Amino acid sequence: MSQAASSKDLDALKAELTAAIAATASSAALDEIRVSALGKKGRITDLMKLLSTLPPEERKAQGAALNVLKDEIAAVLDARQQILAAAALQDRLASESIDVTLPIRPQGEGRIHPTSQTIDEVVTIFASMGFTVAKGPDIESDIYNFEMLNFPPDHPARQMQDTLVMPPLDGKPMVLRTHTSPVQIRTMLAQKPPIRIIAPGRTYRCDYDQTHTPMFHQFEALVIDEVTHMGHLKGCLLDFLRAFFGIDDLPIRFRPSFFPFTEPSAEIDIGCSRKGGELKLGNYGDWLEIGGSGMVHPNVLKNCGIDPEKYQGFAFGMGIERIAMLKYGIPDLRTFFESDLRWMKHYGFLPLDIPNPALKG
Ligand code: 2NL
Repeated sequence: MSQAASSKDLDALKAELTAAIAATASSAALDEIRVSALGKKGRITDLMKLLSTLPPEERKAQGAALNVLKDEIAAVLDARQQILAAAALQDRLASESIDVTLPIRPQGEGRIHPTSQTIDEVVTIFASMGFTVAKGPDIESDIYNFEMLNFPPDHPARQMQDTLVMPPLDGKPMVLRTHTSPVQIRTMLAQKPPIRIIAPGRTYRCDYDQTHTPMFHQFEALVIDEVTHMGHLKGCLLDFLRAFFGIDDLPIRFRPSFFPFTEPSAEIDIGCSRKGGELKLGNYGDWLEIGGSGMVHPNVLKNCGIDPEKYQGFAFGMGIERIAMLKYGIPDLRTFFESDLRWMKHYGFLPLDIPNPALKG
């Protein structure tokens, strides 16, 4: 027969455990004490296991005393756990806080490039009309850049003097894409109509003067559905151009044109005035070319596995830098690519001051 622990023994154990608990600095240390006291082989648990070996007259009093001790220690452990958790939270709040009164770094010199700004604006407007953005590689196969777009083999754009040619890949002729149309080809090959996408991105041509750089940006829009017609094309262009330039009565005009990949094709003009040698956009009677458009050629649809008897659609394209120059009064295209910080300071945009056409009025 074992002997019951005296109430003095129990008081001493309680004092020892309480002091150890009060001295813990972490949840892990606290857990160790919890296990050493109340765990399967804990000191209080061990004492409870001895109960069955006590004479019946001692068993009841000892059991009650141990239960009280167990509950008291559990309560002290829980209280300490709450204090440690609150302290840990305070530490995190203090170490992760941000001093919003510090000056911005590096002294607010950075600007958003007008090309990036303009792409953001174009994407925002088309997103509001239900378009999604499509992307593709800058280095394209001759097939996606020309062949699938119904360019005849002898078309002048396919000659070396206009196109930057890359080394062949797996025996396939490769080029730097001369337009973003191959992105639309990839989309039509991968998706079933209805299709409504815009493809903004870099394009490359072998040309350099005040209005041409070897790399520039353009965006193209593509809509394919069963009943899409030229009225939709003109309405879409009118909504986009009025929103982009922020001119509510900006007129547009179609002029007959030719592209291998559209039929019929049309140049897009917007209203302007050139009075006094100053170019002003608006309803002033004069016209300025802004891009090209048309109904997607049946051969292009066929090349992409889309039945031209069931589906038709429109496409158009514009130069990003060209519309940026007109909107923001930037006179020379070449300056977009010179990385001149003074130019960026003048024409660039502050990150927190982005004029977003979708948030206008
Ligand atoms: C311009 C003219 C245009 C397109 C681009 C297109 C794409 C496919 C099929 C049919 Cl996959 N058309 N794109 C159509 C007409 C004009 O761009 O002046 N761009 C700067």
